Amino acid sequence: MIANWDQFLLPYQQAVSELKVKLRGIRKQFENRNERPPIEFVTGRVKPVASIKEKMLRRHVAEERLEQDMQDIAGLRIMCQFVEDIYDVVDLLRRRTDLTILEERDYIHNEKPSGYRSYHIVIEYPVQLVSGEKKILAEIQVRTLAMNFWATIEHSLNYKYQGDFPEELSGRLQRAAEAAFKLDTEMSEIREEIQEAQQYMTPQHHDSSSTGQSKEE
Ligand code: 0O2
Ligand code: 0O2
Repeated sequence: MIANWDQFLLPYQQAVSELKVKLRGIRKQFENRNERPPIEFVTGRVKPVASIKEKMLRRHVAEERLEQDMQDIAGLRIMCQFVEDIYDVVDLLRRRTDLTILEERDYIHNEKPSGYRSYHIVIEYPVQLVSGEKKILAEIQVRTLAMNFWATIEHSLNYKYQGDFPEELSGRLQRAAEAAFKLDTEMSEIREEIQEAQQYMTPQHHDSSSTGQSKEE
């Protein structure tokens, strides 16, 4: 039995905090070089204890196997403007020496039956504790703003219906997911023009609140 969840989750909290700083740092570095960053914003969370317990039951994960078998206790999300940016971000992550990629799942080209799209990466990340180094697992989800819009809404509906959607609703959600992907594809096709326009947007003319940049601070 995990008697003290706060203590168990402490290294995960530290990992999420450190990774948020590091991933947000990628954006800052691009900005400093006056280059368009492939990252729009980054969020992160430690899975709430109730959700961990629920997933342990659903996936038959024994408590002794929790650290190895539940990969998303520490979760990071990277939001991008374009689908191409996702693959650039994945390449940047592959080159890092402060984390090890264990698994990659491309739900963009292999979307889930629900319509869900994102690129998932499972990493091993070393956290420095007073007792020494501890390697923990974390999941990084990389997605476009449109994919994030869809997933956020579908997630809240899922909460309401406990995954048991009426047929008509799941059909609508699948069609909405396709429409979101069509939007991404259209945006990719005019990407060069958009990027050129964004270069004209000097920092003082750039309204950070409209792009989710406030999440960066
Ligand atoms: P809910 O109800 O779960 O959505 P900051 O002050 O910006 O450093 P902050 O305010 O702690 O950090 O939050 P951040 O990093 O901006 O975003 C946290 C929110 O992002 C969480 O919302 C999660 O919904 C979401 N999130 C980010 N990454 C993941 C992930 O990998 N998996 C999941 N499931 N969610 C993620 P809340 O506040 O926990 O509320
Ligand atoms: P949370 O914190 O509520 O987001 P499984 O967990 O069984 O689905 P697995 O193999 O553990 O599958 O990992 P997978 O499928 O690579 O990633 C699971 C996570 O991806 C989910 O976390 C969601 O964050 C996201 N996800 C996967 N499918 C969907 C979907 O259809 N809709 C939405 N909105 N998100 C999805 P959790 O565990 O649900 O936790």
